[in-house]
Amino acid sequence: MQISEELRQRFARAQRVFVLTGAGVSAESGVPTFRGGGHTAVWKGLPFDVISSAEMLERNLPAVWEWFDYRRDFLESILPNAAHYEIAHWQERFPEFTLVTQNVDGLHHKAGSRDVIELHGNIWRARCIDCRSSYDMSKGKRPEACLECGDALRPDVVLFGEMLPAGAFEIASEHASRCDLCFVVGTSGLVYPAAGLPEIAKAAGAYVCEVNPEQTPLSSLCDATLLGKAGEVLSLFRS
Ligand code: BV8
Repeated sequence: MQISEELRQRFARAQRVFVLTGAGVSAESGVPTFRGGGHTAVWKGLPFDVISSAEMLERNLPAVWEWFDYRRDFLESILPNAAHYEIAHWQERFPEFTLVTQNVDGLHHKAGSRDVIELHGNIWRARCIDCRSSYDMSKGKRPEACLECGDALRPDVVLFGEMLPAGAFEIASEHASRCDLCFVVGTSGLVYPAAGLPEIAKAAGAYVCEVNPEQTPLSSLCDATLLGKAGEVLSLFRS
């Protein structure tokens, strides 16, 4: 895998860098992706975008908790990989750096990244369905019900058919619109509005570089596509 001289030059002199990550950046940590390799994640016969939907939350909250409790238990022993650490280093390297992730696994934080814009929430938090009180589950079990108002708790993630956290997409798109170098790492580019961010960066004149073992619907708008695994490819940028 060669990094072009142009990309090396742009990396060396970039002032405002924007990175969007998806499930692929956690693949080398052993976290299954949702798609890729021709398969789509299924839970008890339900495609993930059905069990992870607002409609399912309405219909069967315990089933939604079972799905997220299973994933959270799985993530207990999972560590960040070279891709997470490389991206964490970049926040010191560039005058302006923005990291936006679709992942709810918290591995960017675990690798030392700060100010991560978690577009789709975080699996280690629960929140009250009514008063929105938040509960940190990385420090132990969640209460049966909200300690403030007694209503039910739900995973603090964005489900399909739900709006993103207030302001998160607006801040992300604002940074995308003024970056000079945009990396798209480990995402199939199928879920919106997240997949619209590289389009915003491109339209604003940024150089867009994709890192993925496979071509994606975003590849056509990218100035460079590095076909490989994030952990291996991103390490090539380390001077
Ligand atoms: C919304 C949290 C407003 C929960 C998630 C426009 C067009 C079409 C549809 C829509 C549209 N606008 C809105 C929609 C509907 C929907 C949507 O996009 N549907 C898709 C399926 C077509 N969007 C929404 O519902 C969003 N909300 O729009 O609100 C609204 C409200 C009401 C009514 C209408 C509109 C909310 C979306 C967020 C849902 N929550 N996650 C959970 O985790 O369970 S999405 C979840 O799936 C992830 O967060 C992520 O976003 C997505 C999975 O995508 P990826 O991360 O890219 O992962 P994937 O497995 O697909 O791909 C992995 C890639 O990595 C592959 O390309 C593979 O090749 C690569 N890879 C593998 N190994 C490696 C690697 N890359 C690098 N290195 C490796 N080693």
